[in-house]
Order: sequence, then structure tokens, then C-alpha cells
Amino acid sequence: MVSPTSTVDLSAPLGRPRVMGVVNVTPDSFSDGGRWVEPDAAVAHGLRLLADGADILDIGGESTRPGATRPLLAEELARVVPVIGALAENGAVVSVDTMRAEVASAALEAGAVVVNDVSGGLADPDILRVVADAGATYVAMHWRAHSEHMRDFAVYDGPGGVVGAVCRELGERLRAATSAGIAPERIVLDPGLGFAKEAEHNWQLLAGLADLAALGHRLLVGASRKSFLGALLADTDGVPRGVEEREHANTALTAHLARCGVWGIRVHDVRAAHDALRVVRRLEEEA
Ligand code: PMM
Repeated sequence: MVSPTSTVDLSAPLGRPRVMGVVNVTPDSFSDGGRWVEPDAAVAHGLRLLADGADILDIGGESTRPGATRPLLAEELARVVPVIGALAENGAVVSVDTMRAEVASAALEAGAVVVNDVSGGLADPDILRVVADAGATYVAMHWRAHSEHMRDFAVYDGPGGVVGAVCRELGERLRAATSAGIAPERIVLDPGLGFAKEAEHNWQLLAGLADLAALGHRLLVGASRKSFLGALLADTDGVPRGVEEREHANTALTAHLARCGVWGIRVHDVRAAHDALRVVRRLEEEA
């Protein structure tokens, strides 16, 4: 164990959202697939994000792009554990992006202090007990199905549309997490932009964050590089803006999310996010 979870207080107010930098140790993520798949490259990338001011590094070994197939457990472990160990040794506050109890357990042992479970405990309910036993921070994201099938589940016809459904379904995940022994104050909720969501659903969720906040937990939002931004910025022929060219839109969104009072933003460009947060902070000083 590199750094005990109890020594990191991730709920202390900072006056701005925490910036969670993404390190995908995968060959196939939509946003940066293959760039950091070698452990040394992933660690170097994490250290760059840390130098840019990342408050948390989120290390993932499974791509969740729509249609992706899952890695074997052994593959996922081999991708993330050495990278987590090295970054934690370098003083990073590390989050592991996983849906598997075994990976969460190994990651916590290697020095992670946050488990970012995009399935909110649905994919592997044992993960909740692992998090509870470690006293780690738990990010429960809204999710309906694995990437291979998630497009089939992007239907929100019930009361309150997508915002109502996400609130109800995250409420169920909250109950499961607390029943497993995770302290409520350690739980962070995430609307899961792009996960079984069409572009319009993502925008409705971003506009409805106050309803999610009313569940009484801190919020994390991950919009960075996602396809709904590409669609918004499509050219006159309707061709979506490429993944690498969506950053300015995400930076604008970062400023908005800061005004909404979210706890965290999950981004690829940490420096751009901090620039936006500094603008917001400076304006608040004049208010
Ligand atoms: N998005 C991705 C992966 N993990 N975790 C949380 N909590 N929230 C998200 O929105 C989220 C996530 C997919 O994006 P990536 O391929 O850029 O990592």
C-alpha cells in the first residue's frame, strides 16, 4: 500500500471543481486510444497531467467507447496496476476507472484512493464491498449496459425524461452502495454523459444538474472530447468535429460546470481546464 486512503481528504472545499486528468491505458479508447498503452508512456503522460495541475489522475484499462469489447481481467490488471503504483509513488492522487472488483482491489493496494466505477456497481456488485472495506471514495456513474450494447438502451420515455431516469437510477445505485457499507460522504455521482445517451440526452443532463445535485452528493462530470461536442461543432456538411478539436468547447463547458458548483470534471486537457477555472475564479473575486 503506497498511500492510505484515510490521509487524502477529497471532500475539502477548494472553491473550484477538482480537475481529474484522464490516463487511458488502452489500445482502443475513442479519445486517445493507443497513445498511452505502454506503461512508461502512460506514467509519463500522468506526470505531465500532474505538472499541469491535475488534482486526481484517473487510470483506466478498459475502453468504454460505444461498441467496444471488454478486455480480459488479466489484461486489465496488467495495464493499470503498474501505472497506478508508479503514479502514486510520485505523489499523485489516483483514481482507478474500472467496473471490476478484482481490479479495484488491486488498484487500491497499489495506491489508488478513488474507485471510478462507470457502472455504479451494476457490472460487478462485489466492487461495492471492496470500496467499503478500503474506505475509498466511490464514483458511481449512471450506466445501463456494457459498451457493446449501450446504444440500445438510450431510451428515456418515463417521467422527467432523461434527467428523471438518471436521478431515479442513480438513487438506486446510491442505496446499493450505502447498503454495502460505503459511507454516504464518500460517494460521488456522475450523470454518465455518452453512456446509453444520445447527444440531446447529454445536453438535457447538463442543463439538469441541479436535479442530480438534489440527491445530496458531490457531482463529477465527464464531457471531454465526447461525440456530442463533435456533433455540436459539425461542419456545414454535417461532418462531426474530430476528437482532438473539441477542446475549446469542453473548456467553455468547464467554466459552466464551475458555476454549477460540481465537485469534479474529468478532462483530457488539464491545462485548458485550469485556464477556464482561473477565469471563473477571477470573475468571482469581482462579484
Ligand atoms: N467517461 C469515460 C470513461 N470513464 N468515468 C466517469 N466517471 N465519467 C465519465 O464521463 C467517463 C468515465 C469515457 O471517456 P474516455 O474514453 O475519454 O475515457
